[in-house]
Amino acid sequence: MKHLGLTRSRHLPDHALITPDTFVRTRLAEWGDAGIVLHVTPVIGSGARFVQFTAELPAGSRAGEPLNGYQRFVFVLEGRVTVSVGGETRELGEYDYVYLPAGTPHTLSSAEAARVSVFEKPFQPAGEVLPAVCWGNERQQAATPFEGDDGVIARKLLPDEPQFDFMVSTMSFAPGASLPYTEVHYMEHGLLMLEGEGLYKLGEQYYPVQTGDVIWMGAHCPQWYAALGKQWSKYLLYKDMNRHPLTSLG
Ligand code: UGY
Ligand code: MN
Repeated sequence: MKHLGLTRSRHLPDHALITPDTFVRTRLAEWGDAGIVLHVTPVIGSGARFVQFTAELPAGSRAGEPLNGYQRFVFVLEGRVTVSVGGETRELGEYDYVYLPAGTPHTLSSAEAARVSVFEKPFQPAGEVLPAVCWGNERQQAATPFEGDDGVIARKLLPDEPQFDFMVSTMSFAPGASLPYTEVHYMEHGLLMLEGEGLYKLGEQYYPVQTGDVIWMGAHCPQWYAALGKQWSKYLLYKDMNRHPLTSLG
């Protein structure tokens, strides 16, 4: 696809498809010598209210908390990382994840090369209860048929509670299975294709997508997905939730 500048990547006001052939690395102060691919940022399309990036950690690297105190969700794609927070240290492997509330000092280090997917968002408080640190493995989370379809499985990676202002989940699809209808909603998505391939409808377009692709869906972007190929497909999905839309206007 790189021949003559061809790519499946697309960048529109309400959505973007970003394929690995177009990834460009940078550094971020708090990530030391890790290569950072910033996929979704406030300057994408008409603007995102969160950040999604991949951090490629070389052996022996060490990262600290976000400089501006944002909430952080880290999902291990490859290799092993060590996370220390509040006096606790855990080794995370493939499909393990950790949620770190805003303003939580922590470190993330890797003895070997590793790759992690990260979402960060400014916290919007609501009520007295604050979100706590959460650990888990995607494969151990409850599998729920989406809207009653056994071919579409949703797994929530964070507690479904109002103190959280976003959710990260995975959606898995049997070959030929699809979302039941085109969704249109205020909430934004950041998506990483973890496994398999399919067809994503974004706005008026249908895009072939595969493992490694990233998608941003802005507020109200029409969206639908159907799985193709011979194996189940699965994507990691960020979604803001539980807050009145007017509270995000500064
Ligand atoms: O619940 C959701 O918003 C989810 N089904 N959206 C999606 O997969 N694009
Ligand atoms: Mn959706």
